Amino acid sequence: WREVARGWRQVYAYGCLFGALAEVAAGRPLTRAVRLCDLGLLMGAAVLDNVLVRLVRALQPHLPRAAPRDGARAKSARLEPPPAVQPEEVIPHLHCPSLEHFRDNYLIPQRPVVLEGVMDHWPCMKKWSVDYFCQVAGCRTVPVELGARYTDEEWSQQLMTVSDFISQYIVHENNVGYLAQHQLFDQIPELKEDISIPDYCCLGEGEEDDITINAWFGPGGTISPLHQDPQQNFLAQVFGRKYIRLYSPQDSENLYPHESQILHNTSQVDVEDPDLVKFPNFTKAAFQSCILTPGQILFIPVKYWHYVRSLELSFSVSFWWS
Ligand SMILES: O=C(O)CCC(=O)C(=O)O
Repeated sequence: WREVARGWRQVYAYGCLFGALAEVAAGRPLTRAVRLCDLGLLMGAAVLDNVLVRLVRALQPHLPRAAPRDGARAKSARLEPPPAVQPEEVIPHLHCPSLEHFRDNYLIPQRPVVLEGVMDHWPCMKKWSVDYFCQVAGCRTVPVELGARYTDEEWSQQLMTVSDFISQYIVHENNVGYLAQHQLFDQIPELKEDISIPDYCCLGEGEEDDITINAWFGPGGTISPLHQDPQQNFLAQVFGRKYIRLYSPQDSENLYPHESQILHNTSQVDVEDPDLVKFPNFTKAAFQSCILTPGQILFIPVKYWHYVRSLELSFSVSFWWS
């Protein structure tokens, strides 16, 4: 998909636009038009000043709103408790440090830190719940990762509506499904009003528009294998808790990155159950860890290796910035 020229993706977006307009003109259920708009948004490229976002916004008020789930709560399967976090490995926690303090003590030396008090006022902290997503985004099509971890052979991705994702993978937890690393806030700008870009991002060199904001929504038990990314990251926890381990990029050779080009940023080691015969130097790598709880933001410096396991139903928002 990344190799498809922008021109072809624009052609695809036009096709979705005309298809959606034809559905509306024919008086067919609006959910079909919304699905076509979403396919254009997910796989096409913006055309006519992002007309697909504007078309969905116009259709949305006329769609049937999903009924609240009537108190139905996600049932968590029995999950492994997190390992105890030893005092010497704890990531430091700070309450609303000044920009200068954060820059001099964490950004410049590239040290991880958990920031508290920074997102307390974001509307998502009070508004977001499974019911809320059903109502606001139930009929929207999103990509869902299926399988315990993206390094597994049987792992795949599927497009489905938020309602179907919630009923199959959150309420019933048939298998592991994870709405992961998706730019949901570009697709549904209404949700973006519930979050803020952390002020600390202004210490970077890029413009605000260059910040990539991803949603990570899933049941307990999702695992993001140990990997590194090419940008600084603020991982903000809205609800649920996540067990997180970090390793410095200086330890890369003890972490056995995959040799293939596509997985070269991912370690072959299963962090919580390492095969020390195959990966003996893994024990030489020092790590830091934390349990990220709602309202906390973890600063993950660029190229820092991170492993993430959700301990229960969880929603996180990541901000990748340079
Ligand atoms: O929360 C997760 O599962 C992974 C988050 C992550 O890898 C990231 O923000 O870069």
